[in-house]
Amino acid sequence: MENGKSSSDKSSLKPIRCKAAVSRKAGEPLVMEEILVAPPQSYEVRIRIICTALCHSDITFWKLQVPPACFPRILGHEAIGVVESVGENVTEVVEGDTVLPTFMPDCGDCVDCKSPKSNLCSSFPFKVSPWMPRYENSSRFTDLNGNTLFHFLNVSSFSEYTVLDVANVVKIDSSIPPSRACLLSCGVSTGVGAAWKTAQVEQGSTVVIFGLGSIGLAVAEGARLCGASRIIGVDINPAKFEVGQKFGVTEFVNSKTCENKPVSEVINEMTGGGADYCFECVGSSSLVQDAYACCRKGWGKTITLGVDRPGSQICLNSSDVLHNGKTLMGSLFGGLKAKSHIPILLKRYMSKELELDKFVTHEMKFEDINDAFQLLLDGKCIRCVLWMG
Ligand code: CXF
Ligand code: ZN
Repeated sequence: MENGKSSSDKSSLKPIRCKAAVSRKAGEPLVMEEILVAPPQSYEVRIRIICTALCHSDITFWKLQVPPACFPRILGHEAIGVVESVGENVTEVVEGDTVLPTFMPDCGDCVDCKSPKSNLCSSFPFKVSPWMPRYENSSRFTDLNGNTLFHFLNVSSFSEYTVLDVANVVKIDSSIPPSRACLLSCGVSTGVGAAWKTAQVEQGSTVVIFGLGSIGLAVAEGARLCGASRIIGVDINPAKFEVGQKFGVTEFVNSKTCENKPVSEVINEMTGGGADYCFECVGSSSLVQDAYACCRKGWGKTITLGVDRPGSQICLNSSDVLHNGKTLMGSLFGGLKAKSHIPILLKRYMSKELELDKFVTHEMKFEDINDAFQLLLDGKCIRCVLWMG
């Protein structure tokens, strides 16, 4: 690997040649290749990835054959790194800083970033784009034949080096173990944030989580931290209950064996009229309907986190909506503002309240990324952390 930087003069920054796992075709093994990573442009940062974890969205976009899928692409969006160089106009971080990349931008300047009520930046509206966010049709990656490689979720961490907009990096304390801190770059933040910020779960409340995959388990961890007294996990796999218990799940409903009753009826009976908060963590519109049907009239909130097929619709009965006064909310990145809320979660990890260790079921070398994909596909891991170098 060549370091492309010769001085602090930004114009002298050079492309870096390094290894990346390139997704060349939907569903096919990633190809470990040498690529070129261009220098950061104005308001951009080039970072060296320390470690990256696999999130289910990487699998979703690796398998997907229709837009917004595109190939060849460098996937990966849950990671931690060190700033290698910065472009013009970057004042927030300097070379050597430890940073978490985040797929959700936080420009700090637009009306939404300035409001405590939203995390949806309007300077860089969230989309699953193949390009850098600030410049049209612009990639920082090329393969050794000179062909463009596409970006993913503003991060593309399955590469030894990547380039991010400064709106997508959060400076963090370098003493935090990287294999734990990186989880806050996507999955754990998404689940914990959904309970803490989107739903604002209160002490003593009853929470239902549809789907006990890694995001559902992170919601359970968030609900536990918020003091929920009942955390009901719903899944079709009974083995998930034992796992769920480690994350604070107190009761389990197997939606496959509900004595011929709809799962919402079972939950309504268990909770005496519906839960305070229901979280849909699978990405199925029919499960969103189930979740909505078993949150309590008046104050019940249903929060959707799961990623459904592109274009899928949620169908709700309009008089149910009118008569029951329930809330249905979407939650991207758990409603968190990356730059202000991630440092709070990291502090809670350091003070042993937020338990991150139990999410890391596997650690491997970056080179073994295809084995890690297989583990996730087989449902054998919660988080697999891949170490570079
Ligand atoms: C997802 C949420 C929906 C769009 C892609 C990213 N979050 C994290 O993996
Ligand atoms: Zn993710």
